[in-house]
Amino acid sequence: MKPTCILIGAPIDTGQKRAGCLMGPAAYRVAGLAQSLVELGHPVEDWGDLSIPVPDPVSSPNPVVHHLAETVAWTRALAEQGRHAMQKGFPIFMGGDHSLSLGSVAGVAAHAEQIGRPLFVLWLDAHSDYHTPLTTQSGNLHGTPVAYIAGRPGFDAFPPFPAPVPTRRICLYGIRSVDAPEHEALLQTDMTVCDMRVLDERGIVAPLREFLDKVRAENGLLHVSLDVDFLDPGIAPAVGTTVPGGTTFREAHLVMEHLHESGLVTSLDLVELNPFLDERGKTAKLMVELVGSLMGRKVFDRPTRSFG
Ligand code: B3U
Ligand code: MN
Ligand code: MN
Repeated sequence: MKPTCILIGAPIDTGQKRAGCLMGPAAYRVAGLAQSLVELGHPVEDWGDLSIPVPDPVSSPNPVVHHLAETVAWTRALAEQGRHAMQKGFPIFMGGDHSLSLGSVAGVAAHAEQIGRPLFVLWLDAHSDYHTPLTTQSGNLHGTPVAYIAGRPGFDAFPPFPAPVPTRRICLYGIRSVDAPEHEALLQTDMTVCDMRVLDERGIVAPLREFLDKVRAENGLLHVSLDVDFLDPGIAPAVGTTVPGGTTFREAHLVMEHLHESGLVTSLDLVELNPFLDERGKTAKLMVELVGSLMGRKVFDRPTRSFG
């Protein structure tokens, strides 16, 4: 029985300064996300869009941080909904900017702890998102979720992260824009960092296989966080933070196909889509296609496929 896909809309665009990501959930629905999953044989439940109460103002010791109170409120709402969704099926969090993952992964981590399985996180992104609210220079909290997930200090305004994920269980994949303080902090960890240099030299599949083998060996749950800027801006223009040299159409599908074949993925974020910057829905449609590959669509089905 295929897992039930649970769509959770999170119309957030306060994690950065460009308006528009809040239209993301609507764009995924218009691009036919639910229908494409149904065609692949998945039961689908659309739980609609989340909203947050008007938050009380909070101040940050770092004056550049903006929308802290809203982000904390989103984090609480998403963590609760995410935990609930993990008990029922396979949550797909439709963003919204990447600050969404502060909450989605918190919910997933709470569930993993409850059932006693280790959580692994695959971060498909141009950026490392390893700032804390104290180190960020832009003040954009979409640049912080990996640090929160890993249990870095500096998130005092947020609910404590349930069961922080040891860095050896986190893999950054496709990164090509890392700020100096993030770089320095990452070097102190054993996180698996597959930057574009690694992927260019070794290919898009080999390092992914290694990480998936680790997840399998420990019977882990795997959360995948897909930032639109993982993709090359030529194929995915609808993002506020374009970074040249992203993954190609074929590489991105290949990653998704391998993730599907691994059978390990248990939750997914779709983040940073800004439909206001899209070209006739091109990026939204591509993201929906990639989810299709992750959830089982094949170019040409064979009973077995082994390339050794
Ligand atoms: N590291 C920079 C840039 C950035 C992070 N995530 C995105 N951009 N999308 C920052 O603002 O923290
Ligand atoms: Mn990101
Ligand atoms: Mn990014």
